[in-house]
Amino acid sequence: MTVQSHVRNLSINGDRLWDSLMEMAKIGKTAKDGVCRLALTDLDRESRDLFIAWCKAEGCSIRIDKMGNIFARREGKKADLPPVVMGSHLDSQPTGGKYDGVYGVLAGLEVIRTLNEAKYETEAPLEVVCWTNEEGSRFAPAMVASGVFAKVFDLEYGHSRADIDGKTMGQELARIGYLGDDEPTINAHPMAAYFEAHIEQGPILEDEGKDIGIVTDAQGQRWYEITLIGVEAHAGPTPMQSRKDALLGAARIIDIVNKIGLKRPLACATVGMMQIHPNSRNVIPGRVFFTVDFRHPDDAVLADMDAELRREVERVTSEIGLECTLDQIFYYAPVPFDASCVEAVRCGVEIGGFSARDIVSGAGHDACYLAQVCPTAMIFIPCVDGISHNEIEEVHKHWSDAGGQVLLHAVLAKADETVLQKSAG
Ligand code: HGY
Ligand code: MN
Ligand code: MN
Repeated sequence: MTVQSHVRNLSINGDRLWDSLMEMAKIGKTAKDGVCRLALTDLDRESRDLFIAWCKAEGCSIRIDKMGNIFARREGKKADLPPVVMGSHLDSQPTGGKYDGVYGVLAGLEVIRTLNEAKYETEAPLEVVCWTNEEGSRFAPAMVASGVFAKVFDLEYGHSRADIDGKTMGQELARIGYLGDDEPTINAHPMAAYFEAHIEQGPILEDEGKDIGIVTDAQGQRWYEITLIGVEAHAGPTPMQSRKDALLGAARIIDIVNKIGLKRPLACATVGMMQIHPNSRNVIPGRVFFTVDFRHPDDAVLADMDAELRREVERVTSEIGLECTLDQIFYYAPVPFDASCVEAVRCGVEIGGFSARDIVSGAGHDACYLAQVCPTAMIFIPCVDGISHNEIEEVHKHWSDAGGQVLLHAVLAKADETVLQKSAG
């Protein structure tokens, strides 16, 4: 793929991108130098306000939809063309890092800043999007707002997601002033393509000494909520044989979940959240709530993991004499990304001369839903020791520079197809 020299020579300002990352990281900064910016909290609002201020300073127009998704738009020569969109999320895990999600949003802003500086006008408009509640930590499941946008969930479902205190996303969007007017669907907001730059959140790229991951696919996920009901009783006089101990059931199932993952190559299986009632040291737990997170790149294996979990939960709960509810609250099949967008990412890698390898995303991303409704691809950069969803999450600046550069040229390859056609002529 050949590209005209004036395009080839465009270069992002890596220092400016890094400074913006460090500035944004001050919002919700934790004692261990990570971030805690849960979706739709005041800190999330603060990060959104800062992102919008930066976009307005670049002359972007701002639109906010009914799920609080923020779209910052840079006009192109042909306003009637659907935009090429970049983005990710600003909300974090409770003990999150400075780069998860934020990197994709601010790398997109850096592309806008670079094109403004170069006075380069693209054929198609460009947009940078910040999706609401990608993490699914405060409000389950993950990627709710991009899910509504991709019509996987309806608006009522999205607004009714409630946190542990019963506050809903609809209420919290209104409270922080981000309950927008626009319809939050692809129909109301067509896109030519979507690119998401993100940290890998795993060890592969760093271990192999690669600067860039060309993300060809993302593995599928299934999330469950399980509640076990036993009988609360006194820890002293209650004989072991007569107990209906909900926490014993949970303990056995946690071990089974781990084994379901271990025995299948490439599978991931995690119990990440648990609530014990009454959670008193001398009362046999009567009720336990916990979550299960399954992932695999092959949908058939994911289905097999599901079947084994249901069988085993049935066996354990009948052995102990527990009642049980098991709800699958989230599922999407493994995602193949769009070949032409992946090719555009390869174009960016080739122009920049970066070391790269194809990779399948282990994590879920808003791109996984966008891929269902528009041509989509992702760009990974490494993170130190592959650690993420942890306050020590770290990135080397040259990785950040590389990812921004690849995003710039991938987006231009889609927003300015004429550039490629002319040069190819
Ligand atoms: O769970 C995930 O993969 C993403 O961080 N929401
Ligand atoms: Mn993320
Ligand atoms: Mn995350």
